[in-house]
Amino acid sequence: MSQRTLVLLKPDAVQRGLIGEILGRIERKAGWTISALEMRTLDRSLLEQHYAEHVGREFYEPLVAFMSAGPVVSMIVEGERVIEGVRALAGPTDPIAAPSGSIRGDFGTITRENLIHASDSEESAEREIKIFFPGIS
Ligand code: 3AN
Repeated sequence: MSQRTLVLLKPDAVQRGLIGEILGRIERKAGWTISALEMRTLDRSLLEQHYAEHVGREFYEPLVAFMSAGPVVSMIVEGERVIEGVRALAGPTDPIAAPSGSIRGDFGTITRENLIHASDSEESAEREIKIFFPGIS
């Protein structure tokens, strides 16, 4: 089943020089393609839309501060079961619990600074793609 998903390489990934490493893992999966790619610094209003489900949680304000602290790479990735697939490449939210071989397991230690975001369902993917790439339907 071909799908599309919204992937963000977070400010920690960019700042640590891990764009190529992470992008390469995604790009090397058979049949997946990167159909849109942009680097930019996110503002609060965009992050409020993106993280609407987390507004009010204790980690929300530090999350917004972290996510707006430097540029991120945003992209749309398309291909076979790509929603489940990128999340499998990323590993679970807590990098210490993430298995080695996963992006978070290999490079992360702190839950907030967990390198990558990937949409968690088809519904989230469509919602998030509209936020980050409003010109692409
Ligand atoms: P995931 O990115 O694994 O889908 P979400 O959507 O639950 O995780 O959380 C969004 C982001 O919020 C995470 N990527 C992480 O940066 C941050 N976050 C989530 N839970 C926590 C937490 N308990 N403490 C600090 N930051 C958190």
